[in-house]
Amino acid sequence: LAWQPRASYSDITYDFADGIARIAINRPHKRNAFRPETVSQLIDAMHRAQFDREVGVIVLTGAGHEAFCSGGDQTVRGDDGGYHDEDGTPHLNVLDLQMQIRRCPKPVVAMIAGYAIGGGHVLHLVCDLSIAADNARFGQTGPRVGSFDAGLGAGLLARTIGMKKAKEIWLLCRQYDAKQALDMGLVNTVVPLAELEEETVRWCQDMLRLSPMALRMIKAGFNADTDGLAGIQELAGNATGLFYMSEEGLEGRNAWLEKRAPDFAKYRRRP
Ligand code: 2NE
Repeated sequence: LAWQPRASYSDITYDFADGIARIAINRPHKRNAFRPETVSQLIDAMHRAQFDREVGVIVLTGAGHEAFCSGGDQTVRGDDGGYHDEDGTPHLNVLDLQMQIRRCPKPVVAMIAGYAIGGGHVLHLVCDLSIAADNARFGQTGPRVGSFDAGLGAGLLARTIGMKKAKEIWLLCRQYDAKQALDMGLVNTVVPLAELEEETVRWCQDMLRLSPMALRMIKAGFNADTDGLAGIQELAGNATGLFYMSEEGLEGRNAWLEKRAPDFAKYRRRP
């Protein structure tokens, strides 16, 4: 595709082509580890892609072929419970990013070459689909480096690949190759590295031909139980949006604007 940059950041790139936004962590010298600034920029880019009417699908990836993402940048992890930004404020907000990916009404596809490790592994996990190159490697390192993601990193992993395997990944901190990941249902497909982007774009194009509203609703439906009331809220918000477009919903608004009693009698109660 003829990718065009649509925004400029220090830690990530943001490109667009043919209905697809491609967001890439651009810190290959650190295996695309994220620091607070990286996460802030990813949040901004996700917001941009969500609100860009030309974007139908979002691809999340890492620059280069060595890594998708190696998690939190350990060199800026302070002693005070956070990762330090350039001003010295401890925060990371990667959990906000995880939820943003889940709440995004557009499909988000992880395109993985090389390592998806630690918090980087959780990032691909929270994406809707994962397309892996044959050089991809997966794993959690938290218990080795004094960290853990006991939220989506644990629970969603268990829901994705099963409890025993999820516990194995966290409790042993081993690495798994692309074939193992495919076999355990951690990724959707594995392709030769040279074909990774072409294959990812093909999957995106398939989704771009489908109903955006149907994709939006089914994504919210898949996330609803895991996200609890907040997930139901997302699904319910989408339902409200659809109701607003119906004659019955518009009758309520119009009656209020016209200062008359609404006439809902003409709308059938469906069995
Ligand atoms: C990713 C991995 C397995 C790659 O190994 P390899 O051998 O290909 O590369 P190497 O030499 O380890 O790394 C290349 C450069 O990238 C830096 C390294 O320090 C090295 O820099 P130089 O020595 O050349 O200067 N680098 C790699 N990962 C980094 C990182 N996460 N932070 C800062 N610099 C990093 C191997 O590098 C590896 O195992 N990396 C560490 C993975 C890790 O433990 N990540 C943190 C997990 S905790 C987390 O992400 C997290 C969470 O659990 C909960 C909430 C939020 C975050």
